[in-house]
Amino acid sequence: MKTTRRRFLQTAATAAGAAATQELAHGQEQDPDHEHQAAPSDMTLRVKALESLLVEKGFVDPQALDAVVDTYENRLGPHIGARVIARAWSDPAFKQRLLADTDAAIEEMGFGGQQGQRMVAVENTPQVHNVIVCTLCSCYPWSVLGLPPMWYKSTAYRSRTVIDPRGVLQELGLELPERVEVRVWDSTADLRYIVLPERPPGTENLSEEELAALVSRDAMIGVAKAQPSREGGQA
Ligand SMILES: [Co+2]
Repeated sequence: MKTTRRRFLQTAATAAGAAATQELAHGQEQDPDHEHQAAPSDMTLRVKALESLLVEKGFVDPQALDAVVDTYENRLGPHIGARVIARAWSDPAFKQRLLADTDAAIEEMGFGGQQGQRMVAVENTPQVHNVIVCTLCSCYPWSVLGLPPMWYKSTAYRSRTVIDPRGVLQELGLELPERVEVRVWDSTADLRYIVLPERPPGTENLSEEELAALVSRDAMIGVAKAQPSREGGQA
């Protein structure tokens, strides 16, 4: 099971990597006729150029830019979503609020609210399993999960999850009984989903903090279940 999962992720990552390498190679092409393509094809260069220009003109404070990068890279991440899920498991009233008005409930915990998109929590039950995808690009509940993993952005995941969700989940190591209905939620620029996984059995005595440790990023995307113990969890 683990091997298949790794293979799917590797294929997705390799495809993305190959595309990036190709683009890089194209940008570094030595043919003088194509010299004009070298700089503009390099997104990093363009961003750096824009940043220097904006700083030079006094339009932006470089420290403010660093803060934005730090937020995306370090501060926002699945640990936030995991705390929201753990609260929902521990507090039935909060869970109802989370399902009824996800944004308000997340804000109540002091998270989210960075941008205009609406968040919707979808609940897994013994009868229904939810999985999220963005078929068009890579829309993702970044305010609670941080940056999306490479495979989430892969063409394979984006196209196949809607056509054969059960098959994709199986390849990712999640085997669901036939009687379980699989629901796929297609994220958009203004509507992001987060999966509220089932609380694992045998966790009745755990604190909210201990529960949060059982909630992986993948469980909140819906490609895995929350693990009954920390050791069994996926990073
Ligand atoms: Co998108």
